[in-house]
Amino acid sequence: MFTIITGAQFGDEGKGKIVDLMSGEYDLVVRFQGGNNAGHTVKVGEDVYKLHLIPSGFLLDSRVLIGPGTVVDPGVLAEEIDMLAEGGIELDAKRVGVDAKASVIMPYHIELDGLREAMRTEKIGTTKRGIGFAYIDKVARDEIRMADLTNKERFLNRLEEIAPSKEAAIKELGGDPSIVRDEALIDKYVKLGERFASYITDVSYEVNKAIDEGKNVLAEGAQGTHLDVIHGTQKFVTSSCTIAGSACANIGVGPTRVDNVLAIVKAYITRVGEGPLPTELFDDVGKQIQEVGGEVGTTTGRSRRCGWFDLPLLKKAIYLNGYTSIALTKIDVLSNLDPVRVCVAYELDGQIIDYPPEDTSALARCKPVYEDLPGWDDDLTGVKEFADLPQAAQDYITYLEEKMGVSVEYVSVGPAREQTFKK
Ligand code: 2SA
Ligand code: GDP
Ligand code: MG
Repeated sequence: MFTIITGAQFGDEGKGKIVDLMSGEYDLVVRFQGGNNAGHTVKVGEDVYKLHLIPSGFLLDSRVLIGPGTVVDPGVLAEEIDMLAEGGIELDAKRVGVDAKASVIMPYHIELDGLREAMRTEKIGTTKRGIGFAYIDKVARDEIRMADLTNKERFLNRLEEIAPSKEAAIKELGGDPSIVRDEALIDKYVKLGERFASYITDVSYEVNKAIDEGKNVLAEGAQGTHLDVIHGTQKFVTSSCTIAGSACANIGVGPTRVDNVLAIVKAYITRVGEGPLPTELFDDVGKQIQEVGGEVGTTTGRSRRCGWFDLPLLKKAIYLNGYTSIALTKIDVLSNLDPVRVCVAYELDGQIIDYPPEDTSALARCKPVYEDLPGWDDDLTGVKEFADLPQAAQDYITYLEEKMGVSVEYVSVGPAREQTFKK
């Protein structure tokens, strides 16, 4: 079985939690895009893991893979493995594989990301992890691949070839180019290369072979649908394809092998960084959702912007991903709000539309048209099954399900594994 999970909004829908929960049934869990801009939270008992690169299936028995379409900061990978080892979770090369073709995030990518963002008059609000500049190099064929990094001679030769253009780029943005040939940094990368040599693998081969053998594979998306570099709200997007089809292209597995595409959908909407968010709340309700939902960036610590559920954006996410079912998360956060509002359409330049305009600047002009539903005061965090939810919460979920036209398979009422039930 091959299942793809993606975030249906702007990321942080709770993918990490659902991937952890489901990983018990999966032999392989694979990250297919992005890098350590992601922040995926897994909570088990009192332990909270906030990981950026290691796929969220690390706690159970799955083998976790970092695919060829990702960008890998090897220092962050080492830190995560060391941090988990301190807690008794040993992620050796039997448990983790990194594709030979994954691109390495170099210090100059991080430098360029920061310099470019500082120069922008209209900021994107990147995580400054060097993601965009590592992808630029992949497309320009100027990347250093994981297979290069793990071979000292190849790595140093490749760096020598690339260094002049990187130094020029940093100089042009007013930065200090010495970071490109900094000996201590190069030495650190050489050592990281040695450390990860045994982790190098062919992810496409592993995934296809596992499917052939009747094993189960879970592809874990990072960020969210509307941050997709092609289909998202450009320019306020990340630099990778975040939608479900990207799992096939980036892992190297044919679309005919996909069995399920699960959407992770938050019961409201959040966005971190800049860009349009039509239902954004600037009042006390927004503040309440932000505080109760703990809506703070897992990687950067920035406050996430919060808004009511946005059906037009969700409809677009359904088209872009072809979801077969939905996990609806964070419904508990909406307690003590009355009414609970759902954006069913937009008003754009005097017209009512129920699907987002393709142009980002038009989306930024959209005003939400709401339907109001009754709220509930009950604490939902201890609820164990759908029938035990207060009627208004049941009605809210059923209402969304009908409007989305895709069935809600899981409902999540808190960060822990056991705070999840099948609808
Ligand atoms: P980048 O760094 O080039 O990928 O930034 C481009 C845009 O993509 C957004 N982005 C994210 N949005 C939501 N969650 C992400 N992960 C972290 C989290 C974010 C954080 O889990 O909270 O801690 O701030 C993520 N990663 C990238 C980013 O905000 C830019 O709008
Ligand atoms: P991801 O990027 O999609 O994996 O999401 P993040 O981990 O960045 O952010 C989701 C946050 O919400 C994390 O702190 C989770 O522990 C938490 N979370 C997940 N599901 C629920 C839920 O149903 N209710 C509440 N209250 N918190 C949740
Ligand atoms: Mg996140």
